[in-house]
Amino acid sequence: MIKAFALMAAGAMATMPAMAENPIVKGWYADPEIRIFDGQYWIYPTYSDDFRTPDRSHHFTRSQLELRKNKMVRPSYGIQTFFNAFSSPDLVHWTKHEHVLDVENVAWAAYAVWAPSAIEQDGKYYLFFGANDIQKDGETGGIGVAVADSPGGPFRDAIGHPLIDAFHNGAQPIDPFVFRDDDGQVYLYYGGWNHCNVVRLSDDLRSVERFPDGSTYKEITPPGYVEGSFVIKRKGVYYLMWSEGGWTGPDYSVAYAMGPSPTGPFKPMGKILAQDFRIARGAGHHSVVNVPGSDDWYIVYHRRPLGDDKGEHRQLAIDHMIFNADGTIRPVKMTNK
Ligand code: FUB
Repeated sequence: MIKAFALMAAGAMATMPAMAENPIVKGWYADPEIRIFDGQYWIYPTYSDDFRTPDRSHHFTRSQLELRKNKMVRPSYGIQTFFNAFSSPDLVHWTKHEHVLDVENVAWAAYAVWAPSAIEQDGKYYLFFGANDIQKDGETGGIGVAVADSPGGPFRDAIGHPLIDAFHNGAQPIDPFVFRDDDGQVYLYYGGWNHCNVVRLSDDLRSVERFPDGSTYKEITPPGYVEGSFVIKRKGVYYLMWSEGGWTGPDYSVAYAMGPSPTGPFKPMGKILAQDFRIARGAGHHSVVNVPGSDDWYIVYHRRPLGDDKGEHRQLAIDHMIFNADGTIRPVKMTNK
């Protein structure tokens, strides 16, 4: 049975009845971040095809081939060298925008561009992303920032070096998420390897500033946190959400906490999205969107099709996310259609 989403296009006056199917776009993608820019929904995901897919060799640059030959990186990282994006007026019909960011436009990045996060500021569009793999000693990498004149790019490196290029509080500098509070202050949440940090960004979004208490990297890691932090504010409450469990395993899932400020303290509230093995597995690294002018919320996430064990094979899905009257969130019902 097809599940109908009756959604209002952002900025439009009429309600648009429509059908949605999961996966929502063709191809292998992960870590989707959904945003609303210029009256359109936009999704920025990680490109997540499997490196064993035939005819991929022509995508490798010489430096990437050298990296692979020297076994410095996971083979799949060699094809994760760009981001495609998707735009939609209604959360149902999606248009693909190819290579909105490419490592060609980020001098310090060679491979493994991950988990982008987008925001508009003063008429420009900024894309934060992880690149390279700084688990290796001495390797340049971390969270970068690129800028463009439109949400569809092309995004180009904004500062010439990673914004965050080292571990702080144990947090691997990946999985950025940018959040603007009601007072205009922009915060960057990030962190892999079971640690979550939040930093304050400068007005031009190109540097990290200190908090009023003098600290820079505030650790806000909730219990069970693995990666993929995401924040919304609804009715004065801040919701910190994240992925937990192993990213390929049966326990991958999304949980949340509630708090009174962008830095917490956050009270863990339980899972939002867990596995439904009748539908898919590996569901996690999500984002959330509020349909403008309503209290309708949708969760966008990646998951793995049943019966496909290729490591990077992940697909994008969208499902309804419903708040209870007390502000808590009901467990999401994962659907195919
Ligand atoms: O897509 C690469 C990694 O997989 C992300 O950094 C994690 O959050 C996980 O989704």
